Amino acid sequence: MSNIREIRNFIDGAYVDGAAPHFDDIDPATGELIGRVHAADRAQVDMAVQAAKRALTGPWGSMSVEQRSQLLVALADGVNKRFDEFLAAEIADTGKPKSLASHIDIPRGAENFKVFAEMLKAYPSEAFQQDTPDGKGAVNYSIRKPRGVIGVICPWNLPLLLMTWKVGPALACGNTVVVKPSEETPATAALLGEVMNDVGIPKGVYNVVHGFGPDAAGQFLTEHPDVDGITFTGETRTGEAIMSAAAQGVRPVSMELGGKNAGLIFADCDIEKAFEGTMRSVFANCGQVCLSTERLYVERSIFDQFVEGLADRARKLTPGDPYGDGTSLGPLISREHRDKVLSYYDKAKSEGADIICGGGIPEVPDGYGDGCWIEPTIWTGLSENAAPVREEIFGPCAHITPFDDEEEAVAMANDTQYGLATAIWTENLSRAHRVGSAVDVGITWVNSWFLRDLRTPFGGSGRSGIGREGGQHAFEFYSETRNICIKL
Ligand code: NAD
Ligand code: 6OD
Repeated sequence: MSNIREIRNFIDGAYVDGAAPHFDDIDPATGELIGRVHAADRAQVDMAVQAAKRALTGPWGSMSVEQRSQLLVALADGVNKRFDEFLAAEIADTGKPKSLASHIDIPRGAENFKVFAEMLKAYPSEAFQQDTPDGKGAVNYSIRKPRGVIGVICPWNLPLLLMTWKVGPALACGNTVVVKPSEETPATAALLGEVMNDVGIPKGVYNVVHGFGPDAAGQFLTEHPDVDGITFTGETRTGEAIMSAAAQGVRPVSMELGGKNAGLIFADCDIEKAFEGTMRSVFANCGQVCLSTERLYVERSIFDQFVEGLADRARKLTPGDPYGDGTSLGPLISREHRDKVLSYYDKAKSEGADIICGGGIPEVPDGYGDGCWIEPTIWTGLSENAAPVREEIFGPCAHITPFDDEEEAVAMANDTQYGLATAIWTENLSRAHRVGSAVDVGITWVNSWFLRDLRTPFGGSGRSGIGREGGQHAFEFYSETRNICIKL
């Protein structure tokens, strides 16, 4: 029992035992119990919100932009100083390969503080000189105020990265936060509390409450009347529930939701680059990335070559020890999620898909048999109306359909209620721009995937979300612009 971690709530600068029943933290790579999570009850969520509310008017509220910016840089440095601890905590919660977590999750988790610290100092305000009938005129200028207490509800797929992606700009704008990490991945949000204290973030500015969503910490937080804004990343259906909660009190929401993203591979692409990028876009993080491509459309003249080439590469993905040099595929997050993904593998089979590779549970090294492993899977031959082609699966799988011309490719890519991301593979710049403008998504990558300049707008169209975060777009959500009009 000595290796079992106790993961506590972080409220008003201190770690607090949970008043609701504890729940288990499981390592999805091994299926082993690794932690006991202290869940917050409604009263503790209220304590966290009240601490955040008090902190708005304490030393945090009177800090200069320069001081806040320095603290955010210190936070990034603080995460980087404890890189290995964050890495170990994230790997234990998710089972993802070290090669991925050490290049993406933890560095980006830290960078999210730094980029908004820098942008904060350069953020302009607007001013207008106005004519008035008396000829003396008026001056209008805008000022920005923090929104207040922000509820931050997070998913499990990139836990630290997606949490600091919101906490970074929220703190930069002078808000305070109450974070509800996913029940699957509570560890790094809790660990970040230590860094907050170490670098001198005033108590109450950053709070963490653990627990589930409905009738638990998530819902208690989003329903709390003193939460002034809610930022959410997760499933579209959960987003709907959170929007209903936010309607009480007319609180603003930022919604980063699901996707069923398309990859369009044209015959004029650099095929090696297309293979490399598509392998990442389908299989990175075991397909558990909102931006993953689960629908591939390939120009007919290279269809067979592409399907076989991708399948050859997918068969070589190696599950196992997250710290192993040869490991290139992690597990799914939980047994429950694996059952969901396997149900789509079954549906694809029963609907008559050609299973080019995968379709089941792989052999794994000794010691990992109870983990949530699943085979990378590629299908062809399904109708565009089949459930595995229409619904978000969130697993290491994709269906590949041929197309004959650009118009048909765009029409198939757009035939979805989601609108998060597209990846286009072509060496023709005019086509890249034409197709990039025609697909109804928040982000289009041309000859790349998951490349992010954090100053750019990020978000989805349709059922993939509401609003944009990133750069100044995040500042627009996390602050309120007010106008002052001075009659001269
Ligand atoms: P989820 O919606 O199941 O859970 C996300 C969070 O919401 C968890 O912390 C959960 O406890 C909480 N929650 C659930 N019900 C709630 C309720 N009624 N009230 C308040 N909180 C509630 O999502 P997930 O399974 O953790 O993540 C996977 C999903 O997230 C996928 O659909 C994926 O596409 C999406 N996602 C989107 C983005 C994006 O940027 N658009 C990024 C990552 C993940
Ligand atoms: O890179 C990002 O900033 C971001 N928000 C990525 C989202 C990934 C979804 O799983």
